[in-house]
Amino acid sequence: MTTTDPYTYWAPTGGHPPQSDLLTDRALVTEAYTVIPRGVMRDIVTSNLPEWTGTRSWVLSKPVAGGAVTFSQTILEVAPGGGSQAPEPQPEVEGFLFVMAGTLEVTHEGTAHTLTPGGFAFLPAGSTWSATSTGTEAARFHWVRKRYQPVAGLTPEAKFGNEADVEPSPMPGTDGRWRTTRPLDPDDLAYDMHVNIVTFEAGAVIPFAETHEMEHGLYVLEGKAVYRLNGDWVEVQEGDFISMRAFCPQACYAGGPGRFRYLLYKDVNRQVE
Ligand code: UGY
Ligand code: MN
Repeated sequence: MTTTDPYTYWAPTGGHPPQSDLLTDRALVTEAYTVIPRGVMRDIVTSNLPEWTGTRSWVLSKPVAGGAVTFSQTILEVAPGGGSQAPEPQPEVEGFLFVMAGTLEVTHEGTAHTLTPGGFAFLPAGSTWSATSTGTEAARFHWVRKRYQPVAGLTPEAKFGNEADVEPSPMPGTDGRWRTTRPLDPDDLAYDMHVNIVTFEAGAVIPFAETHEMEHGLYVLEGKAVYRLNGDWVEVQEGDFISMRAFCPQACYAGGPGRFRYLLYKDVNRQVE
């Protein structure tokens, strides 16, 4: 059984943490995974990006020397009228945008696409695009970036849409209580990354510790859960971010009372470089 309540998208608003805020005290960095709780996404840890105006950002994941993952994931907050004419400084890097608040107009190869909450864009490496915050409130969105691994004869297509218009796939045997929305065609081998939206109804579970070669960036859009990460069980809630290196064992149970939903990056379809 699934609910029909509208989806919500928790986005950080910054500000300074109250000195008593225990939410900021749940950050974890281990060899296998990192947890950045939403309480960390405050004014004192923002970054400015030279390619963007009216913008500040929280970098949640990036490849670091000796580090666990190879992708970058950043939340951008772009004030009305702000944006970038040439956001991506590296032509070999592809990007995926997912909007949580506000309105972002993305112009790709001359065509404009308006993204509102739930909206996404896949921007192939080397393509020409720009982005402007066109609403009355700041646009707040994820930007996942990865160095594209080309394969002769395969070219990934740009893709724009909203999760509300993509039919989710139920996990067999769960009565739809665990389902995955896949903006990019999972059978198209031109893509070497996916960003999916995973939804659990209250009490639904991943019943075994998935252990796989794909890395993950996982941002909780809605709800609460207990997440199994390597040998630990970690409580998470909307706004928290987890990155998992390849082979980090992972499972979860959704704590309720509402749905538990997250945005999930994974690298796919390629051998090691
Ligand atoms: O697609 C996945 O790897 C997904 N089932 N993993 C996860 O939700 N942690
Ligand atoms: Mn997984």
